[in-house]
Amino acid sequence: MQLSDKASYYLEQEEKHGAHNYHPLPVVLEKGNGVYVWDVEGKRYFDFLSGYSALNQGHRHPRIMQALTDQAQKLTLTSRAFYNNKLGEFEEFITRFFGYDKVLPMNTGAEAVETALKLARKWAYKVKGIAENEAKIITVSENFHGRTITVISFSTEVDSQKDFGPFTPGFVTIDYDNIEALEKALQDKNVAAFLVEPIQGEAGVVVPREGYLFKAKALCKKNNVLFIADEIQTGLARTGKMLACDHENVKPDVLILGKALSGGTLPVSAVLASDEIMLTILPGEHGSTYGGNPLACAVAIESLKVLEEENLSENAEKMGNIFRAELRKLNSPLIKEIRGKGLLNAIVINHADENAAWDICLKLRDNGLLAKPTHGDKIRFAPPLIINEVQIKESVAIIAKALSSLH
Ligand code: IF1
Repeated sequence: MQLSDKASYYLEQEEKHGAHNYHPLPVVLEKGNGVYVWDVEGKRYFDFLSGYSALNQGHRHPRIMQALTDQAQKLTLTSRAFYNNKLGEFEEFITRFFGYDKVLPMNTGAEAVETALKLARKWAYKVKGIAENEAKIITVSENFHGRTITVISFSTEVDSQKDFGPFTPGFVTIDYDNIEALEKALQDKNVAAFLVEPIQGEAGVVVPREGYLFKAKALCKKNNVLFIADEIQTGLARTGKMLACDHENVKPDVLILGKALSGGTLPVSAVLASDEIMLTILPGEHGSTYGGNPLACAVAIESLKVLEEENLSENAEKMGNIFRAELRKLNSPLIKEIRGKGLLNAIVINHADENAAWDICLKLRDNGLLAKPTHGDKIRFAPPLIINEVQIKESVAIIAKALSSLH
């Protein structure tokens, strides 16, 4: 499909005035509502990316928008130099919601990951007794935890690291979904923590074997090492449970949340932990201008309530099973693998042409569904968790049409 002059105008405007740090699918969006988005020509699409799982509640959920606009009439930001009447309410709500003593509110996911790393190091020195500057944190291959210098310091993706050195030391990389490798790495008494995504999103929705998280948590406990779960993408009902760790009844020592914590309105992230861990950071030792702002707090409380009260975990589980089953029924020679949990899914494309996944996404766009390839030959499918069975089946029909038109 050739882009209209109107749409091309926006592409050229970004090309001229914006950094070229992305390669978006050529479509220009103007409106979103529920599972749908509309482009500048008024054409409607299913959104099967959901802002990389920031829109679990759907675009512009009425209750979340109401919370946003109500609070915007009163107070949006105080900074943490003063108290306000929303932060404590949010802190009490979210710590009870997930069962932790304390929460440290931040803004982006990467900031929350950085916060978790700083907490792990503080805990290592002040509680575990590791020698100053000797703390190590175990991370896994193909991880994605954000784009800051420290976080990319332990990336195994060349594109994430190239020409951004020198890197932050203190990280040990092991293979994902490899318990023996973790056991071996934990022999080092200077290990403070193990940071892991319960399912690897960016790597192309890589689901570890049953029991991996449970065994990993047990090994961490046995070795007095913190188990840190990055649930920024997998959390908040996306995989069919409130947290992906819930599939194995694993309670992380440190829980990292972001994205859908604000239902796709503004950046809100959070780190939850016990008093023993959280209180290692003293006043003035960490924070951010917008962290825990009243607007974010109001939106986050409502975003969590919507997940719970609309049973979005259950719906994600149910719709995810239907989605994968319907994809399997296609028996498409172009689909090498279908994988995922709940409504975090991906297909691996079976095609000699390395651009096949991209070309399929262009055809999906032409047929009214937006998705994006990840890591070359995988296409992630992650619609808002409010999607219903009719919409799932309509979406699979669009996917079938795109696959057959390529084939
Ligand atoms: C981009 C990826 C997904 C995340 C996990 C931390 C963060 C993310 C598990 C950082 C963010 C986003 C970032 C966005 C695209 C998207 C992404 F492709 F980059 F890897 F979802 F898979 N932990 N993921 O998934 O959170 O600082 O972005 O708020 O950078 O293009 P953030």
